[in-house]
Amino acid sequence: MMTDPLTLVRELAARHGFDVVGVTSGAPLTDALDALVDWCAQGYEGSMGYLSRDPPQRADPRTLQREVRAVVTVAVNYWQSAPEFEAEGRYGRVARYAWGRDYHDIVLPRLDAFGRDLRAALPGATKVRSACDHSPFLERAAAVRAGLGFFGKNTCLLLPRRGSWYFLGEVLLDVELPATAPAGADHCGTCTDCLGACPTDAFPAPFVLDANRCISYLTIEHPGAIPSELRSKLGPWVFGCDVCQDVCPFNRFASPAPWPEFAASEGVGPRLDLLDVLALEDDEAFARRFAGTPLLRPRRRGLLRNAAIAARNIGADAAVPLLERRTREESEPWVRSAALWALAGLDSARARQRAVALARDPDAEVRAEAEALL
Ligand code: B12
Ligand code: SF4
Ligand code: SF4
Repeated sequence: MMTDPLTLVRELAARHGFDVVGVTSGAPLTDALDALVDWCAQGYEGSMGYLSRDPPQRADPRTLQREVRAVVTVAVNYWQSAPEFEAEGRYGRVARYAWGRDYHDIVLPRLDAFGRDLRAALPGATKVRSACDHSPFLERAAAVRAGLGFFGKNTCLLLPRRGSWYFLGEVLLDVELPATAPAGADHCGTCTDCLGACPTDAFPAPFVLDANRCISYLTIEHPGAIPSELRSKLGPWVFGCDVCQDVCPFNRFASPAPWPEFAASEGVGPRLDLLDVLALEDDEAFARRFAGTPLLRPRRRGLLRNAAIAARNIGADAAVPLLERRTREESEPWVRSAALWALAGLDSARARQRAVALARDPDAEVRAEAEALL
């Protein structure tokens, strides 16, 4: 007797290490499209202009592959325990998703292999395409429609009895498959813990995130100065932020990630030595230090900016000489201004000395930063 297609999908998924899997049709994600259009109309995407370029395309799996009849979605656990974060006067905090190896490098090849096996096993399947994060596609909405979970008020996809420490990925196929049932709508009930806990008040409403205020966006995606009124609110976070997931009661169910590549020992781990980061002299040294990890994303200039801000926030007095050097030697204005801001909080006399020179900086924002100190 032939195995039914969903059992086959589940078996193959498990063979490739994907123990959470669902299926939805290749139809456009119409509800999510409305939410995306509203979101962009408010300017909540910040400088991630690619999100607002063509919303109907992001909601349509056919953007990724011309013929799509089924979208197989998977969720990959990346949680692991860690000692309570301690800054100890020199460490910044890293979001959990980035502790080990870069998930794009790990999940995509496995999805490709899973896709090839699906194509071989499903009669009529000829085209297959896998995606994880970078593709123009609303991955959370696809996962919701495939029944993997539901949107939390923090906008993360929450898996019932598992939580939200999961990456998402998809395999698109040109054969029809029976869809798995949606998990239903709002499961947060009256809880609002994430909304109140966000250090920067990045949620204008439940289920809506203003990326302009989100620490994850500011420290990873934003290529520019971090607005001065938000800098101290970043606290110790030097790369990403987990606060709205750490407080979520569904994450009590978290269990250790089975994939060894996400272990903290495989990458930078939960905290970064800020002095080490501030001492990285050039792009080559930066690329060597963070090869294979998600921390390459903001480039050296972004990570140095973040490290300077975190250094002031945690009171890293030992960073003063390095910060002073960064105000002097950096070519990127927003690294100079972040370093000056940090210096001002750690050693006001030295900051004023540097401000005298930086009041003549070629960049208007750096000049303004310096003049405010004089
Ligand atoms: C841009 C982006 C960001 C931006 C914007 C995040 C955001 N909330 O939109 C920034 C840089 C801030 C970010 C941060 C993070 N991200 Co990100 N990000 C993306 C990316 C590339 C696109 C997301 C997007 O389209 N946003 C636009 C909004 C409108 O879409 P949406 O989040 O899907 O929101 C939907 C809901 O709001 C829903 N909706 C609206 N109203 C309502 C009301 C109800 C009742 C319901 C049910 C639904 C609903 O409809 C919207 C449209 O689908 C995706 C990958 C991808 N291609 O999808 C990863 C992705 C969402 N990110 C991911 C991760 C891991 C993170 C971080 C946890 C990383 C970190 N620790 O720093 C944080 C989480 C912050 C947070 N609370 O969301 C994972 C999320 C996994 C999960 N379990 O949810 C994804 C899926 C990447 C992946 N492949 O694993 N991210
Ligand atoms: S990731 Fe951090 S800053 Fe962003 S919404 Fe969640 S708690 Fe707020
Ligand atoms: S903290 Fe509460 S409101 Fe926020 S996502 Fe979790 S259950 Fe929903």
